[in-house]
Amino acid sequence: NDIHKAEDYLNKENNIKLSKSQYHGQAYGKNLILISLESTQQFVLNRKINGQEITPFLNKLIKDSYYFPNFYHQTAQGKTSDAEFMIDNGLYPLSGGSAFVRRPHNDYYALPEILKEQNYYSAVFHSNDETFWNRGNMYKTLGYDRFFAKKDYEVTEENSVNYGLKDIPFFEQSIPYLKNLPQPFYAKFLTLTNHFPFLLQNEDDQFLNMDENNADLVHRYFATVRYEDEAIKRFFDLLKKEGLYKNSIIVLYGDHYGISKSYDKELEKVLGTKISITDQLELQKVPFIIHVPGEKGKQINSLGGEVDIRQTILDIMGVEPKKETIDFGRSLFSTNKKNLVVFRDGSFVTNKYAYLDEGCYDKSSGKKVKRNLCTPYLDKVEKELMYSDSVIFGDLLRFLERDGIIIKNPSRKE
Ligand code: GP9
Ligand code: MN
Repeated sequence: NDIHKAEDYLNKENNIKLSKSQYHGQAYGKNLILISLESTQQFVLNRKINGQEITPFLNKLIKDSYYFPNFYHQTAQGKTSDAEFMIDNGLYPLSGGSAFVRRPHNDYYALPEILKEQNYYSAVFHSNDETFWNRGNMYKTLGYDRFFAKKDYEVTEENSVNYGLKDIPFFEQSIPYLKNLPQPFYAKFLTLTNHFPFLLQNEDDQFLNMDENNADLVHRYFATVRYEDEAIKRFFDLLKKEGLYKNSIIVLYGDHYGISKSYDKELEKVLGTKISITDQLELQKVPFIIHVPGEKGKQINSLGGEVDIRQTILDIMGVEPKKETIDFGRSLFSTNKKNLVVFRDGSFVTNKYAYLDEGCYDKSSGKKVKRNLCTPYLDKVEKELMYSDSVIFGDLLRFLERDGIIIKNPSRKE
């Protein structure tokens, strides 16, 4: 019964069917390479520090890609894993903890499985331990064929920092594995170096000139973002060298913020302005870039967030799930726009308004406005989160299989 309530809601409000945009199928049959940019916020793009670009490679890449500037992260306590959870499932993260840890044995109908229906092989590359965020277990549940974790890499004191390999050796050591995957593949790469507390001491890893006044956390963040940008550049070079570039679509996203609110004072100095409540919201924007080799770049202004990534990818890849599913996302290529990004704490943003700390704000002026301008959305926001939670806590996707609504996939367990 509960699953039908969630379905009815999605049918009515969201349109459960995949929205087909004018870009539908443009990347049909290509390998999918997904790159999680650790802690990377959008404000570092096209920004200079001491006269130097922080993300020179990404700045160029954006011009040559589909770029979505009105894009927010929607993660909660599960951080990187929340972003992964949204992207693979089109469901919201949980309000506490991580679904990877709390619900690893549910029936999901995740991106690896949907792509498997099209004969895609799926693998994750991440040089942390496989137990972190319970990834080893959750990836099996989600349908990944292979997880290349720390034990698959040569990790030394020199080539690692914090949780694992530095991003440059990480991509370098991943290439031989990637080359040998059956094609087409879905390969997910989780970068790691740009992680709090942003420590990267080695001279060879410095690509920004800093002075002695630049020792604070915010400047360290810029230095590690710059390193990450260099790593992405080298990865693209390697993909080209190995002949993998042209037949792949490369999707990059920032998983969540890196500079938390407690560093607002330091950040204000760099930005040269006071950070208001709506500025703080703008700081929750993260990069979202879809690079399709051979296609011209275009800025796409749809308002969206991480829960929309799955539908957006399926749209451009021209893949339709064979079974019915529950998905709270919407293709950001579609002209049929949702115009709403829901955050896990019940706050939200539309094209015009932002609802933050229970106050309603006009986004463009940053001024507080009458609450009733936000109230029409409140009910929908509550329902989105409530139905998503009910699917996760009730393990409801298993019922979609069982009551014969859908075509049964014999490879799935009962
Ligand atoms: C660690 C990576 C980063 O494996 O997921 O941690 P997080 O950003 O989730 O704290
Ligand atoms: Mn993260």
